[in-house]
Amino acid sequence: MSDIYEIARREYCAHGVDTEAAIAALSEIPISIHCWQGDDVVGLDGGGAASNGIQTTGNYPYRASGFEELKADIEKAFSLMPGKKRLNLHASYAMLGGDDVDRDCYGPKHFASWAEFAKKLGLDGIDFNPTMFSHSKIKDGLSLSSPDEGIRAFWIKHCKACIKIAEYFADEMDSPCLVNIWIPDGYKDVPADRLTPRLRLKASLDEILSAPYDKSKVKIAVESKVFGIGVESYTVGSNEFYQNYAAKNGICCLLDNGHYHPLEYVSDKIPSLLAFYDTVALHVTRGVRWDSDHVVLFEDELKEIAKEIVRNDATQKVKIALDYFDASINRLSAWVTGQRAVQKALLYALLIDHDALKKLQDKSDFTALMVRQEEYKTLPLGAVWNEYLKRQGVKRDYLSDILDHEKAVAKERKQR
Ligand code: RNT
Ligand code: ZN
Repeated sequence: MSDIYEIARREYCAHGVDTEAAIAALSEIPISIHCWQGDDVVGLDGGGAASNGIQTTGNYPYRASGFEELKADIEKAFSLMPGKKRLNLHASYAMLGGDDVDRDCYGPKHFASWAEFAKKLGLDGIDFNPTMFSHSKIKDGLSLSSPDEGIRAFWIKHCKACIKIAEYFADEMDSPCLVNIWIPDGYKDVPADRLTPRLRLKASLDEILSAPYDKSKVKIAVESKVFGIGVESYTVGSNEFYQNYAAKNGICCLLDNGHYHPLEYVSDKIPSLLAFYDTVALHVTRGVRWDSDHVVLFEDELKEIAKEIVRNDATQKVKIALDYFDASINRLSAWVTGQRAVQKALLYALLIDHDALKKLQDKSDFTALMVRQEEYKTLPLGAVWNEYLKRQGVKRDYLSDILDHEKAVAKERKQR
């Protein structure tokens, strides 16, 4: 134990906080790490560059291409991340192994090598996502809400197949698998009909959920979005639509903090949903002016999100996942920087005496509440963070390892 940690421990103690308990709690909070930061959401099933509602910007070299390169990058990046990690996969990362099947016919065998890899890394579990973008069956920008019955049927079948794959992952990893449904559906300009596409989406979701699945193994979430590039005027899967759908159908909502108007805060939405749901799924991203999917940094709203998770005793109820993709910097660094930022924010939140602050609020002592909350901002978080990293067996400096890895792979990976 370093002297500096010992001083920090005493200082937090004077503020009613046990740093040892905070460190122990932090190591138990799983974060689901998105595989798609590694390859700019290209996937392994031949879809090519991300399209139909997803786009990445930047052309930093050495992007992972193919299963082996992606695995090598994941393994290196994960080794530099402290804490409990899950792997978040998209269906487009299927290993088809020569099978001539489309996404509606994917099965567990196409993901067996991922399960094997996750087990080898000792991960906490795998989460899964149907991939309803980067595919020719996204017709006129629509999937589950398409007026074309064949298109809808294809994507319904895809989602059902994904639930089966999720059950397989849950069994393999002995941990429930979160399946998150996000679709790009929407219109660029003022639509003539806002209701019917939503009724079609509702019917598609009903159909997907009609197939029996083990609810103890698979948790299904729906992710809303306020707008996207090319669908500025209307998105079918709006916040109100999904919140009502989830509430009525016993599934859960996924909140992506890039998917709301810039002055709406996911930190405020989390406790609203916790009042009604056992599970709240989260995509942590950083929107710069819009849903830009920048790398997550240790910023105020992230701290506020972490505080809501910690002080409401929801570290296991809120399923924390990362969702950003930056192609303009080293992708491993993007991964690790974002994951560490979330961990740091959780530690910050764990190092607050929330009960004392809640009491001040209930006594309407807003003067003391303000003063106390300000005090926490300059307590020696860094010293506790470094101690946590040490105990987790990861170095504070991750950049040099990443640059070594970059040098090692640069020879085989041409500029992409
Ligand atoms: C898109 C959504 C969605 C995707 C991933 C790749 O706006 O945030 O979650 O980013 O599924
Ligand atoms: Zn998202």
